[in-house]
Order: sequence, then C-alpha cells, then structure tokens
Amino acid sequence: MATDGPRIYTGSFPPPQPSIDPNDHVTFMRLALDQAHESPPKPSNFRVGALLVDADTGSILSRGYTLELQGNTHAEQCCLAKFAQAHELPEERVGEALPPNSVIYTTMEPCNLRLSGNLPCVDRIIRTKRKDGERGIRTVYLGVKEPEKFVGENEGRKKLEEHGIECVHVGGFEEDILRVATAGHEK
Ligand code: HJL
Ligand code: ZN
Repeated sequence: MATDGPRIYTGSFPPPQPSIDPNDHVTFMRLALDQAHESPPKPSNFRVGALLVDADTGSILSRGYTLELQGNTHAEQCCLAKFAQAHELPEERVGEALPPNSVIYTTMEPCNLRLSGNLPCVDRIIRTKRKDGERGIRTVYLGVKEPEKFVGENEGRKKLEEHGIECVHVGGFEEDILRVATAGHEK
C-alpha cells in the first residue's frame, strides 16, 4: 500500500536533466535569457546570458552571465570558465573537455573588442580546440547584434565566421534581450 511520506529520490546524482531537443534553439535561447536576468545592472556594459550545449544530446554543459565570476567578466567567458573549472582546466584549455559537437547560445553577439582591453569573447571561442585538434565550439547562436553603444560596429560575428564558426541568429527575443541588456544604462 502506498504511504504518504516524502518520496525519496534513489536515482543517479546529479539527477539527469529533463532532455531538450538539440534542435529546439528557442528553448535554449530562452534559458540564456534567464541567465541574463541574473546579471547585475552596470552602466558600462550589457547584461548578457550564455549557455554551452552539447548539440548531439541537447544537454546543457554550462551557463553564465555578465559579471557572474569575479572581475569584469562577460557571459560567454563565465560560461566557458565554469566548464573549464569543473574539468580542472584553465579557461584557455577548455576545448580539451568539450564534446565533439559543442555550441554556445548567447543573448548578444560575442564581443570582438572590449573597452577594458580584456580578451574579447570571440577570441575565447575561437581558441577552443579539442585534444584531437578539432574545433571546440562549432556554432554560435545569438539573440541580437550588439548595439553600437560602446565600441561602434561589433565585428564579432564576421570574425567568428572568418574562422569557420557558424553563427545563427535565433529570432523572437530581441525586445526582451535588449530590455534586459540595457537595464541600468542612462536613458
Ligand atoms: C557580450 C557580455 C557583455 C557584452 N557583450 N556579448 N557579452 N557584457 O557579457 C559588450 C560591450 C562591452 C564594453 C565594455 N558587452 O565589458 O561592448 O568593460 O561590455 O570589457 O565594450 O567593455 P568591458
Ligand atoms: Zn565578451
């Protein structure tokens, strides 16, 4: 007979994530936008969210948002650095732990120039190389182009494509993404 006590989870740990269809780009972008909401408003940059996904299985490998990690950190940077950390690698060697078909979702086109002079996320993405020499991140899904507010025209997408990384715009979230990204900016 069934009892009313608390149900005890006896499965694997951590519990398996509900699986997302790897082609469901809208759901992944929505989850990236959830990340952007976590970012503290700052007048001199955008609030962005990012998600690292294994495109073969649809599993989420890592998440990140602007200023999540210590210092002046970007969403894509945090996402990669956290995955590297979880695999006991420095961020620049994160590619060695990436599955063969890894992709990144970001609410905003990755940066190609930073006012602070920090390494742009485009370079962080390009340098992801697996142990077999293959590219770590194959595709970047982006929600909006970077507004021309801080660095003029961002050539991030162009540079990624020049390096053979496919860039795909996931439409439908532009208004929300920009509202979240610019919260805290002077009007
Ligand atoms: C992206 C982010 C983020 C930006 N872009 N893709 N992800 N904050 O997490 C781009 C913007 C830079 C400014 C200021 N923002 O962030 O151009 O201080 O934030 O290095 O150029 O540069 P710093
Ligand atoms: Zn960046």
